[in-house]
Amino acid sequence: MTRRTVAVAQVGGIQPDEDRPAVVERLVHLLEEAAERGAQFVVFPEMALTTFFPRYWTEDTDRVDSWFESAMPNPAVQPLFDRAKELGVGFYLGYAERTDDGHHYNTAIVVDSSGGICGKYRKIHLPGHSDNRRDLRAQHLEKKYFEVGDLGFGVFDVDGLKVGLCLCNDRRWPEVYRVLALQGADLVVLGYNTPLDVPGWQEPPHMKMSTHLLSLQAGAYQNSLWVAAAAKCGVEDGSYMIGGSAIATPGGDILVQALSDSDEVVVGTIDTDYSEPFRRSVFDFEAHRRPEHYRLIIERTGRGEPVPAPIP
Ligand code: CDT
Repeated sequence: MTRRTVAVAQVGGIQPDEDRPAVVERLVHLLEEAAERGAQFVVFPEMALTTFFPRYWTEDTDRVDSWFESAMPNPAVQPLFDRAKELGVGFYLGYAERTDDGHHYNTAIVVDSSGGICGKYRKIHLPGHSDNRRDLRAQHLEKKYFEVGDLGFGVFDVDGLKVGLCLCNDRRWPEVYRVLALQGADLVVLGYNTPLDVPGWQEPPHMKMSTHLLSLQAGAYQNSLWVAAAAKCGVEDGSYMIGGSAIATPGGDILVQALSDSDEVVVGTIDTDYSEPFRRSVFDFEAHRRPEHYRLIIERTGRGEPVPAPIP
């Protein structure tokens, strides 16, 4: 049995003129509240150090550079690493990464309770577009600013717990959870920025929340694992993003959920034993999965014609 008290640290809007030290101070406050309430691991959002800049089109390279971290930790973020180590709390943090050789990724790391980075993920499902839709007030330019991640979907040992990493839009894709579950993940953690207005997305506004929760709950249930998801939310530079930070159980229930659209800590205790009955019955992978019949999943990307099936 592994029990962990986990916090999702929801972060309200970060305005474009808010500098790193101010943002990191907010994150440290959330971390301290989480630790005070017993959390041993804290999940922060995607791009937790900046405003959700893919809403802006710019060709100003200095402006773009200002959104990316070229080292992690770096002097601005060090106070978060220091405080977490003092408190003996691990964390997950999303940020925009620029590598030494000039690559740009939407990245998340996990840090264990001794303050060391013990896992890294670079976002694979990049939503949105790369062209300039100048008529829109808020664009979604993840495909312009980031490359597709090159690290795969990894599961890391974080203080004795197997933690799988992903980011935001990944949570909507069932393959992500399954690939993490097949590596024994007990907990999947993710941060997200989900704007209400997304270019090309047609669903009514209320479905932004229901599809978010549905994705967490389905991923958790179908893979017998816990899912903890932290939003950056509320209004950023006039653009609203949903809250709904939550922890989903291996039974597909919501254990805890944020109530506000601003800085808020929600805490829940996860227990790997709770996953076991699911793993030993309906989702006993070894006994019931039939990968030989799932070949299309890796052979095809888009929808195609039915594959001729025998009718004996
Ligand atoms: N950040 C991110 O991936 N957001 C998407 C919404 C926008 S898709 C154009 C999400 O899935 O929440």
